[in-house]
Amino acid sequence: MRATIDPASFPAELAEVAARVRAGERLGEAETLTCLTTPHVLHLGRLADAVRRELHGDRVFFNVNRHINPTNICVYTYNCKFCSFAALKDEPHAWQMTLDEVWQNAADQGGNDVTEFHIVGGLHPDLDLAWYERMLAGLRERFPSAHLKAFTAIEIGWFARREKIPIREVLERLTAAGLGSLPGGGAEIFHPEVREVICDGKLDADEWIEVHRVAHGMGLKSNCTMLYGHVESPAHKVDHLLRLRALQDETGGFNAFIPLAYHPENNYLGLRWHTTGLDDLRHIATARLVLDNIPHVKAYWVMIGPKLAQLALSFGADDLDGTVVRETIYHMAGAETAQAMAIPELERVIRAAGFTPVERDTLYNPIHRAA
Ligand code: V47
Repeated sequence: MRATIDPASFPAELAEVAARVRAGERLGEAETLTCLTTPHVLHLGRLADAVRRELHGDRVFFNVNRHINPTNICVYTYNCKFCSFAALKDEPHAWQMTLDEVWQNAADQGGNDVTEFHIVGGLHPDLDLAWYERMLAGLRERFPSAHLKAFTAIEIGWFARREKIPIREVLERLTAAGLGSLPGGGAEIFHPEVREVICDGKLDADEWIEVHRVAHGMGLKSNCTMLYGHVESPAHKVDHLLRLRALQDETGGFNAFIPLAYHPENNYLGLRWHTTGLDDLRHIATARLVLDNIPHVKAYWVMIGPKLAQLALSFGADDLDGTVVRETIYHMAGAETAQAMAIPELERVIRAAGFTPVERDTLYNPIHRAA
C-alpha cells in the first residue's frame, strides 16, 4: 500500500491507475492504454515518481561508457526504413573498421577509465562470427576491467542465420570471447503491423524475445527498448510493453528499459515530426508504472537532450545512461545533442534536479572513483 498516493487528487481518467498504484497492484492492458494516451502527464509523473523513489530513493545512476560502431554496412539498409545509420557497401557514408581500428578506437576514446564499451553495428554480409570473437577477445585483452555490452538481438539473430548455428551457440562463443551483456536495441515495436512498415523482413518479435530468453537462461543480463513516435498506435505499444513484462516475469534478466524517441532525419520512412517533450515524459512515466518488474528506466540523454532527461528523473527515470563518447546512431538521424558528456557535467545535471548521482557499472554495482 502506498499511502501517500491520494486517488482523489488525480483526474477521473487516472483514478483506476492511481488506485492500482496505491494498492501496489499491477496495471493491466486498459490502464496501460490510459497511461499512453492521457493528457494528464504531470499527474502520471507524480505516480511514476512515487514508484521510482520507492525503488531507488533519490539515487540517479550513470556510467562511464563509450560507443563503438565497427561498421554501418548492413544487409537491412532498405528494410529498416527508420534507420539513418545503415549503409550499403558502396555508399559514400559506409564504413568498416579493421580489428586494429576497433581496438585503437577504444583506446583513443578513454581506454581504462571506461567501465563499459557499448558495441553495435550493421549486419555486415562478409564479417563472420570469428571476426567478432577476435574483436571481443582483443578488447578484453587490452581493457580487462571494461564490460563488453555488445550486439543487439538483431545482430545475434543475424550471426546465427549467417553461420547456420543456434542462437545459444552464438552467445556461448561470444561469451567465451568476452561478451558481458546485451544492449536493448532492435526491438522497435513488436507488432507485425508496425514492423511491416518500418522494418519489414527483419527479425520478428518472437525471435527478438527468444534471443533475450536464451541469453537470460545463460545468466547474461540485457536491456530492452521501444522505439516510439513514428507510425505506431497506442495499442501497439501496450502490446510491446506487456510482452516485455511477460518475458521479465519468466526470466528476470532485464536490467533496464529505454524508451527511444524516433528521430526523422536522413532515412527512408518519410516522416517529418520529432516527438514532443510531453510524449517523451509520458513514455518514461508509463514505462515506470507498467514495467513493475524491470528495475531501471533510462532517460537516454543523447536521445531526448540533457534538459529533458533531467526532468525525466522526476517522471520515473532513475538512469541517464553514460558519458557515451561518441554516439553515432542518433546523430546520423538528426540529434542535436552533444556526442559526449563528462562525469562532472552528468553529476551537475543530476544534483541540480535534487538527486544524488551514483556512478554504476553495467550491472548496476556502484563505483567509487578517487577524486
Ligand atoms: O535499435 C535507430 C534506434 C537503437 C533511429 O541497451 C533510432 O543500454 C530513433 O538500442 N530514431 C539503438 N531511434 C540504440 C539503443 C540503445 C541506446 C542506448 C542504450 C542502450 C542500452 C541501447 O536506436 C536501434 C533503434 O531502435 N534507432 N534509428 C532513429 N532514426
